[in-house]
Amino acid sequence: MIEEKKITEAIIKTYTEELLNYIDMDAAIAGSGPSGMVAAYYLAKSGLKTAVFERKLSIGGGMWGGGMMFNTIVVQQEGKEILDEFEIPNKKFSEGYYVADSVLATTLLTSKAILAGAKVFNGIFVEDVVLKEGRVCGAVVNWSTVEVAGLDVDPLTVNSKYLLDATGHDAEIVNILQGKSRVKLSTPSGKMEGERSMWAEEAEAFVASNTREAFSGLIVSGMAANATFGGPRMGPIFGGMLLSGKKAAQLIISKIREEKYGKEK
Ligand code: 48H
Repeated sequence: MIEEKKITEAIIKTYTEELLNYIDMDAAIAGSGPSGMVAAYYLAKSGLKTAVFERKLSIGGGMWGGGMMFNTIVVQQEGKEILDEFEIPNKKFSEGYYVADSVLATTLLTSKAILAGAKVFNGIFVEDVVLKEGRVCGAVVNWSTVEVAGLDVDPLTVNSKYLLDATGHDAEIVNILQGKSRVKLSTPSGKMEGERSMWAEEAEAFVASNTREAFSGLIVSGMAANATFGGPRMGPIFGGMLLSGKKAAQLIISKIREEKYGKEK
């Protein structure tokens, strides 16, 4: 016998328990593009309580479409270790360039991050940050449907030791923080620098060195890092996004360890 009531009860109870479990966590990630999902994987793998909030229903951000919807991604030599870590089948196209199926890459990043212990809440967007005593210490979240319908519904909040802005080109979280609270960011001008036009090699190097804290408690990764710190775009080469996700995770892991056990000698 199948009871409709049981199905409803199973969904509401399970989801509510999950959501309640994540009102306090180590790392909250806004955005489930490649940098966000790689970060989620390494954070969860290290034992940190990690959740990803994604505005859309689909996970993966801009990676599904490869380049101009030719659903292939290119990853340079440096990023190949991450393709291999996620067991994403890839082949050498020419010296230093690897190609992979973007659909398989996206789904494997997603499934491996979830299996490593990260929780994904899709259909929920981050609309603000919790800012106390000069530090970001949580995310303000709401259903994406509320946003789409233009409803006047107050959000809820989740606490997180660190918040990762992995929202892509718009760097939404940094923009919100700067726009509302006029804080000084750790950028050259103290403000959002903005993304620059295409230069793949420069952009890939830039994202590696600018995946960092933009404000106390707020880390940026992927295209959000380039938009925040003023780097160029790189087009459909994804090594930088993958490596940025890993770097963001390592940064958060070491900061949390440092806060717990003190600086390593
Ligand atoms: C919750 C949100 C919010 C919000 C947005 O754009 P993404 O794929 O992010 P990255 O930085 O990991 O990867 C960028 C890459 O896909 C790309 O665009 C490249 C390499 N471009 C180069 C070029 O030259 O164009 O994903 C961001 C995700 C999306 O799924 C959004 O829906 C989501 O973040 N998002 N989720 N709360 N406020 N804002």
